Amino acid sequence: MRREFDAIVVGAGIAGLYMLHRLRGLGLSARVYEAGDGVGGTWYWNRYPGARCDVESLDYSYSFSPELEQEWQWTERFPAQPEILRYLEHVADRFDLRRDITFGTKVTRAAYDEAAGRWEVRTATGEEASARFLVMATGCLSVSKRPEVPGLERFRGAWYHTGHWPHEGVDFTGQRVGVIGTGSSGIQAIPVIAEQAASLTVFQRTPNFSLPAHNGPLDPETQRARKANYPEYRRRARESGFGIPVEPATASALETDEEARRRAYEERWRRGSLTAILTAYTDLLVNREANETAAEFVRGKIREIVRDPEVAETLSPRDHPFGTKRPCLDSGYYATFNRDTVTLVDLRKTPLVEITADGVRTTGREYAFDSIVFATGFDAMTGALTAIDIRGRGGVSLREEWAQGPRTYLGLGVAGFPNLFTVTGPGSPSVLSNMMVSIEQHVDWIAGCLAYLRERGLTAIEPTAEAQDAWVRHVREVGDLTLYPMADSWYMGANVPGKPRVFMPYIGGVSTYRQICDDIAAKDYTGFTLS
Ligand code: N01
Repeated sequence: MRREFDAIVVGAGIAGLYMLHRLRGLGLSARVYEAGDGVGGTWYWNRYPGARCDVESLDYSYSFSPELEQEWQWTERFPAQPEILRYLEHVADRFDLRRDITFGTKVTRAAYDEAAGRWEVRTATGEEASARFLVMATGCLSVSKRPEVPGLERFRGAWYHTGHWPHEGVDFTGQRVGVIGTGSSGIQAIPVIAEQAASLTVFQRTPNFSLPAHNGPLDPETQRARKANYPEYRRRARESGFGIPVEPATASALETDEEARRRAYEERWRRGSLTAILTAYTDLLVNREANETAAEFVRGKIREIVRDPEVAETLSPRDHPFGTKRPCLDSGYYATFNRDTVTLVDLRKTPLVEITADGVRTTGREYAFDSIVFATGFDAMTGALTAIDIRGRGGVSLREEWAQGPRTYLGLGVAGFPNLFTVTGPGSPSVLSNMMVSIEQHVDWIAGCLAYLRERGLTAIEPTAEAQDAWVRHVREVGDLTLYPMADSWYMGANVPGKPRVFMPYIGGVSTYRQICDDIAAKDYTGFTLS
């Protein structure tokens, strides 16, 4: 039986849950399809040891409900995965969202029926449904990737990917463990696994900059004060660059004398924040020499923490400017390499060759393991969208349209794909911001758009090819003003072999971007065709 709705939402993570709430508020019928057996998206799947958000709990929470904001009590400054998942489950229950969500159901195909003006959606379980509007709330980091080395099927031990961690957890006590990958996931998991394992071998291809989280219990007074002042605080978050209020930098790093600069970095290192050092000076993300002052400060910290100078050097990033790959926030990462039981393998010197029956072989030697952990990341930003066979006008495939890189208008819509919305899609600030702020902005914008269409008796909205071309150009031009394109990052698609090299997010800042989106809506959706 084919079911009919006003809107279908794909994904019941942070975006999908809020989208459903807003659709209901508009009196629209909606169905959410979710591949997992529960809500939470990223926080449902990523249960690896040490998984934690690198944005503070008081920032990484919904702002749409003052009651929710007040009643939920966070326990830690940086929330761990179980606490975030509990929060999202609470949201699902509190707003009675589950009854409109179909769990354990992956959407495999969505095709636009031009004559009917409706999206026809099919799932892996054989369900068929149709809706006028289709909202992709599929997440930016939801399709995991394994390293491109042969032999995994031969491995006799256990293996795991950080992005699909077993719900019952894994006890590594007494085991010989290998971890491949040193991005945010690896850097969080490594210190925790090292505490359990008999021995831990870390395979690093590219060192990352990591900053100490200084995590701890959330001070009750801080929480109370924030809650007393939430509306104003949220306003400042929306008007900031990254979705977290910070004092804007006023000075150039290069025009600041060395001692003052060192003091500023030192003070910011102690704060425990992803953005504190990056936002210290105006030129850190646009001038290589300025950036190098921050990069060298972090390298100095690595040398201070790690006792073996050779290991410290191997851990020191030199191939990309600081911040052009997402920096990591850790709890004891560098110090972990002082343990006798932990070994670092530099894959630049001895690349991976294969997975063997017993472990991992590099060009240097073979390492035997009981368990291998892949912390090798995701097909970011586009992976979850192109994994679904999405067909727009004339049967055109989104996957083929994006073969040379994603093309969107505002990261919200795609020319040729009427009534399709992408929450935090490529071409929007998304992953360069506090996702909560960007998700709420997109969901609110989409809800406003649907209300507008209904008020005027319209049924379809679609970006024009011209507006999309201009936006894609703008996103690229703004990206090119920065150092970001210099890194082989997942922002650039560089971590997935064969993926086009395009800087996918919009670096204009959440405040500027929100203004652009609001202006477009206020001008009757300039750049879109409405019918
Ligand atoms: O993935 P990554 P992640 N051979 O792509 C290596 C968010 N997040 O899951 O850099 C050998 O960053 C790869 O090496 P290289 C956050 O936005 C947030 O860690 O490509 N190695 C790299 O070291 C983050 O940025 C939080 O040379 C291979 C690692 O695997 C994003 O998710 C926590 C390889 C992958 O790092 C992704 O993070 C976790 C190969 N063939 C994640 N392929 C927090 O909130 C890949 N690698 C804290």
